[in-house]
Amino acid sequence: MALLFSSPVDDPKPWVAAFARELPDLEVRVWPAVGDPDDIEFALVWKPPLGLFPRLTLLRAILSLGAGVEHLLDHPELPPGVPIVRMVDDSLRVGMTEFVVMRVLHYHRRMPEYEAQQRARVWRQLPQSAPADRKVGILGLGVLGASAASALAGFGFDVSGWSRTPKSLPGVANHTGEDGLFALLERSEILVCLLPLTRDTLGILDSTTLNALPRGAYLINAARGGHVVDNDLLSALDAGHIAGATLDVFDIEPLPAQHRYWTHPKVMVVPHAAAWTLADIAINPVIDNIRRSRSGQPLSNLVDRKRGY
Ligand code: NDP
Ligand code: OXD
Repeated sequence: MALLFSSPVDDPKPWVAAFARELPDLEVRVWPAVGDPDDIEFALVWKPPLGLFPRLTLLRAILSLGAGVEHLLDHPELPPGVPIVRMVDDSLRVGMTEFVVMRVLHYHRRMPEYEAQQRARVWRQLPQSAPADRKVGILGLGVLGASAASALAGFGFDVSGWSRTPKSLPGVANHTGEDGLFALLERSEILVCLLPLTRDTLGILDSTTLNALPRGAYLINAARGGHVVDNDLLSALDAGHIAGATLDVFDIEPLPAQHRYWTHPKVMVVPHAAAWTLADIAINPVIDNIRRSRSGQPLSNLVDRKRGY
């Protein structure tokens, strides 16, 4: 029996080596070398191409190489009824936490203003607040949002998070529902988006929500480009309502060369690199689920197709 690996961005070599080391009885094939499609029990994929799923009629599970699964749920050939597992692993969790902490500290410690001063050769010390006086809001308190929120709370920031269901995280205030969203926005001097992209969260960062933030707030979007209405963010930046944005994800990736984000002085563009799925670490939850599937145990980190994440 075999696993089929397919990704336009992930190098298959470390995965093939990790499977050979950890689960030598599993044959790993790399798309498009499918061989006999009836051998394929598992598909480990990121943005699978058209033509892949229809050939795999005996799949036991689809394993996502990423935490976000809209690349599967929006796939026109997604087979119904096959369980989908999203990526939950320490490489993504730690990488995302580092990224969020790095950018929150950058804004909290007024680095954009010091960079502007340096360009003008200005030597001026700006007043600095303590982390306890800096209000940070996190949209999404799942695996990644909760980890980032807890790390920021550990620095002493005043952290609030928004989730669909109530959460109890030490040092992190929790909001739910639409009222809760606006309560969080109104206080967030730095807003971090770590939501999944679903029909409920598509375009959530539009002129209404961005204008609910305090004037001079910063935005860090490391979730999906579809969460942001680009023209609304650009207007809020140009009007000075939003002081700056770190954008790791975009509606169209790679970000088209003519897009205004590339040259906007208040925007930092990162090429979808906030967190990486590292094969040597992520192999553990993948193998655990393969073993579970083979022994008839329930899989972990299953996607709820109706909920969309
Ligand atoms: P999880 O599924 O663990 O967490 C999602 C969180 O969002 C949960 O807290 C969930 O609430 C909340 N949520 C979902 N829908 C709503 C809603 N309608 N209203 C309020 N809260 C909502 O996901 P992860 O933390 O693992 O990942 C989050 C996203 O990060 C991924 O979907 C992906 O898009 C992005 N990502 C980006 C990467 C990058 O490199 N830029 C890397 C990895 C992921 P509840 O807990 O109540 O269900
Ligand atoms: C993911 C991603 O969803 O890399 O894991 O964006």
